[in-house]
Amino acid sequence: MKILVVSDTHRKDDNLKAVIEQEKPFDMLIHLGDAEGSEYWIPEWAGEHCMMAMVMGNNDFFSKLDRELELEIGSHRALLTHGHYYGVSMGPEGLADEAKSRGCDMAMYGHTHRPFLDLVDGVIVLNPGSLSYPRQEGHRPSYMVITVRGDGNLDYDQKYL
Ligand SMILES: [Mn+2]
Repeated sequence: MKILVVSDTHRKDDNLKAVIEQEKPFDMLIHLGDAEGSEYWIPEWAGEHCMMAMVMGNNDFFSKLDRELELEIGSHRALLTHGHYYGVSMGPEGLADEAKSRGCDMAMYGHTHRPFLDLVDGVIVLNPGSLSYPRQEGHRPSYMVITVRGDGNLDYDQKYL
């Protein structure tokens, strides 16, 4: 199973559309917030057979999306959140704590526009970065591909445009 993970597209969708075409076929698309209205179109771009998991960001004022989701991914249970409630701009520890307290061993977030992947206090924490307004050094638009292997383990591929 192949999962495309993106975040913080902020309605500037050219890179998102390019990545969707480049990575097809994939089975699920995860968007971690700040789609800013494009959440209505993204499922169409991804294709009708693609599973969707999208959450609200701090700029999604009128969104009908869920604030957060919890999802089984392979042998893991993941908390999907934009992350701004957990101080992610200061560090991933608060989010790791929250995930743990909910029985999740994985957490995905956005908001910082900086790619991240690390084991934090026993929790796999990741951020695909932003395809539209990257803020890490070098400012390359980024996203992540997760592959669920047959044994339930995951492979993580941080990618850049
Ligand atoms: Mn954002």
